[in-house]
Amino acid sequence: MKTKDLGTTAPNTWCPGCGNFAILNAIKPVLADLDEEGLVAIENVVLVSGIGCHGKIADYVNANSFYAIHGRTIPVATGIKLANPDLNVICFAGDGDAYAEGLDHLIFAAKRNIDITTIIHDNRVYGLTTGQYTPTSPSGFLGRSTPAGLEVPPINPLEIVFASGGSFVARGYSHGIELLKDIFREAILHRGFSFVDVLQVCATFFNLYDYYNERVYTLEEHDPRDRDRAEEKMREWDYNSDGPIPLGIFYREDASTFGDNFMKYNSKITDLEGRIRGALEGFL
Ligand SMILES: Cc1ncc(C[n+]2csc(CCOP(=O)(O)OP(=O)(O)O)c2C)c(N)n1
Ligand SMILES: [Mg+2]
Repeated sequence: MKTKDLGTTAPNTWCPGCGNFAILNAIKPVLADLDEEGLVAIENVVLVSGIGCHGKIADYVNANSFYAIHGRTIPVATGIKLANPDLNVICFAGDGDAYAEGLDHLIFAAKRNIDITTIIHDNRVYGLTTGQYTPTSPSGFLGRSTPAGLEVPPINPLEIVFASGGSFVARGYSHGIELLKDIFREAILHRGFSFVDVLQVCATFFNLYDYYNERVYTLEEHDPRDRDRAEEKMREWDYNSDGPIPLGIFYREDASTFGDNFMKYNSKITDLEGRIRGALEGFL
């Protein structure tokens, strides 16, 4: 499998300069390599996307995919994974999709450590609906629904996922494709809930290229197993302050997944049923 085999003939309708191209151009070689290396067969990959500009990525990658509805990428991906644990399920969600309408699903997927990968195209704006604020838009954001400037501060999605129990927490940037590739590869190979917030610039409604270019740096000599240090690094930038903005894998932990726990629970229930049946038979 070569990267070019993962292209499709669907016309691409993203705006020139859109950060979604970087996500697309990072995920395709990663999937091709994982397939070539025998680590994840492409026929076992399922991409689940939300509704928004980001959602169109499903049209542009020649792999199994499912267009979910707005805010519901994660429950759809969870269902696919639980129904067929052999599949490798990757969600592509928007910041509106995953942090507004679908936030509860994100929290519970992290809490349960569902073995899926979630990549957020965090352009900090509702792109498809032409420029309204989202939960990660900064204070003062001037958009279609906030012409006088947004009065509420943003959330820090990394802290939310970390506090909820996410076992892989990372941040990438759409102007750094090599780092994105490294993070995506690790996220897909990670067993458990992998979360990647990608600062994906919306060139049309919220162009932050200059802002990010002046502030981003890649985490180095960072041990992602160190919880305290991971948290400290996640707090270094709150999506509102002036940076610096760390990128990379903040936190990674090996923990039992929802699938593992479900199997354990199932065998306990079977055992319990057997004992109840045995006891009842003694009475009859
Ligand atoms: C249930 C539901 N609510 C709202 C909408 C309208 N809607 C379509 S896309 C969108 C926002 C998309 O923003 P985001 O998830 O950030 O994706 P982006 O376009 O920025 O990639 C909204 C609110 C919808 N289609 N379905
Ligand atoms: Mg968005």
